Amino acid sequence: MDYLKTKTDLQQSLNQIIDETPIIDIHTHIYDTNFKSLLLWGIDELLTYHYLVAELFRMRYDLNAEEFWALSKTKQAELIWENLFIKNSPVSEACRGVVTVMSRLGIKNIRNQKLDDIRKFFSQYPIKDYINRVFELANVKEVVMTNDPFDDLERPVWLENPKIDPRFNAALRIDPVLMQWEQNACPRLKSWGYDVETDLSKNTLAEIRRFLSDWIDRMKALYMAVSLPPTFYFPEESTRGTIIKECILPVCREKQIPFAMMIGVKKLINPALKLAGDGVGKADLNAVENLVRMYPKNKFLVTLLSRENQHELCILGRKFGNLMIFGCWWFLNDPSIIEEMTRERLELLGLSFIPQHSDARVLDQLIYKWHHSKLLFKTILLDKYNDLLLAGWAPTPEEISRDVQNLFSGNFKKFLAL
Ligand code: HDL
Ligand code: ZN
Repeated sequence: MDYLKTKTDLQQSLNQIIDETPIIDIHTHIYDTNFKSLLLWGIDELLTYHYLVAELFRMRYDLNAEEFWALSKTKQAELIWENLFIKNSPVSEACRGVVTVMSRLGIKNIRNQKLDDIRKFFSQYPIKDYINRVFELANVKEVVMTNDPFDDLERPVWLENPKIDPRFNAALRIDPVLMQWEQNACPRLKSWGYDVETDLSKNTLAEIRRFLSDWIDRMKALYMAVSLPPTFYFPEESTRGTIIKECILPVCREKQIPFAMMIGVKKLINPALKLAGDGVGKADLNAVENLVRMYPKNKFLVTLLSRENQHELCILGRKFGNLMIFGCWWFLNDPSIIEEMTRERLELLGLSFIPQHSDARVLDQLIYKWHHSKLLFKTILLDKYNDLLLAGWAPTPEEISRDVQNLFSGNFKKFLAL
């Protein structure tokens, strides 16, 4: 047995393992080529990512949002490039990410490149080759998409029963069912042939279950997902509480798939910024505690948007094995917070969590979101294994490889198979 007995041995072995262990990215907003315009990639999409739009309006508070949205995508990208990269150093996580993508794709002397030349670089790739290149650079073997039957561009694709690239798994996203039942989901389901009314009669509840079941089967969805506000509570005498209890949870149990709750989004606190306009709020974790305790036969994937919720989520994770904690989501996907969250998760949960997802909206973001996180995991895990070494336990490279495989894909696969 070649035990790793020094920090230097640990570091060399760990760095190689982290670089070589393929990843299943369990929550993204990317699509395979069947979904045509929904698959976003290239420099203009990278620069107009809603994270950078929000940052542009800080640098240029004088900008009129309506006028900005009326600009072409290339003009929006040029404005962002000029204000967040040229006139100010791109130090934010989202800006640095764009630089990382270009560097790792092999673009040299980025800071002196003209955007049109960078565009030419990206245009050299046929999209299927580019998908392969991005997955290879990120060392991602599979992603889970966010698939929304209420999206008028996406639904028709699924109804054609497309042959999806096997690297792209589906997740059924059902926000309108829980967040806008009366005004949105109910009339849409009715138009699709489900015999539903706004009042939640037994028949309507049965038809909602049929709708969920049909789409899980159509998509071969690995899980059902929803994003919820910080005010979310359960149990609750409400439309949302009833549909969760009578529809979501029974169907997830029947299909043996997790229910993924992403909690803490304050939708459109600044509507003028559109996708960039959402805020964050601290959630009441009694809601999660009640769900995981009351429904031991259901599996719950949970990620929370508020940093202040993270420690109590770890404690819930210690008490309930049907709760799988995942990712450093959205406003938490920043080195200083990833560091804090991952350390406390390792200390409280050992290796029984999913440390990261990319949330990539633009295909190329897989490259930076995973490169940045893996750099942090190398530092954090080195400390943890070195702490173990100092305590008197020397791991082997095989054991570290096993651990990292579980963090990067095994924990997710095993949770799905539970
Ligand atoms: O609801 C979600 O899945 C969020 O991730 C939103 O899509 C958000 O706009 C986002 O992209 N965060 O990274
Ligand atoms: Zn997301």
